Amino acid sequence: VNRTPLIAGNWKMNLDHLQAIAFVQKLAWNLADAKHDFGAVEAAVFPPFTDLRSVQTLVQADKLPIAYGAQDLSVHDSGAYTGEISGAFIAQLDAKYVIIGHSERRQYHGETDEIVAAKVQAAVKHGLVPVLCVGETAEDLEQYGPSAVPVGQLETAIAGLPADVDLVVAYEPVWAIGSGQAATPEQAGSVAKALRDVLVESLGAEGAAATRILYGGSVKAANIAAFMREPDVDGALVGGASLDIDEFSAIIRYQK
Ligand code: G2H
Repeated sequence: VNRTPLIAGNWKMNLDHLQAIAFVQKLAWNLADAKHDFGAVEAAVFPPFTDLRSVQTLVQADKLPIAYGAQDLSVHDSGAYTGEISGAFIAQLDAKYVIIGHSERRQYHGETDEIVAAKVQAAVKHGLVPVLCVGETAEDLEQYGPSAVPVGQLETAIAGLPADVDLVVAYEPVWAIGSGQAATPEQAGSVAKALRDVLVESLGAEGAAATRILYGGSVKAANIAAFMREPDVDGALVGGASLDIDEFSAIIRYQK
């Protein structure tokens, strides 16, 4: 199966408006300079909401082959929900993706599997591709083993989606996030395989084969190639290393 690898930079709450502009310009320059084959690897950035408009302007003005998306969205379309951002607004900025259910949202903002599922529905409704994050904590790992929790999270989040849904799944073990301690490629590959099996059950063989599964958690230039060698790992969701322009460029240009 040929799935275009996706290298996604989750900026989290970093890079203000001016820094975002400088970053995207430099990224485009770095990749062009390296004769990067954009057809072979898709690069995406996930800036804070307040940077999305500037990123859109830059990407569209210079036709940069860089995709972008938001880090979250509301379950609602519009209304009296102070501080919330509708998927409709994000889609109007021509964003392609939206991260949903990142462990930091689950941990610090009380997002349950049910809220995550509602957000997936909202994203699909507005034509955004969910980058659905699943992953276990260190305690989960000890109690339930390596794939039970992410498998359960995925099952709940994608229930009722059509078989041809455009979806990306990101496996991010919580114990590996920002810790410098990445999962081993074998660990990531085996959970990715378990997630692929869930996709087969929910979406059928074709939908599952078309869905990209990313690994996230302390990905850097030095370890990306090993993750990409795993047959069920189709890219990476990169946090800390996505803020360093040279490191992120090197991750995108990984060699298999
Ligand atoms: C996991 C990841 C990006 P980092 O949160 O989503 O962050 O690469 O810093 O571990």
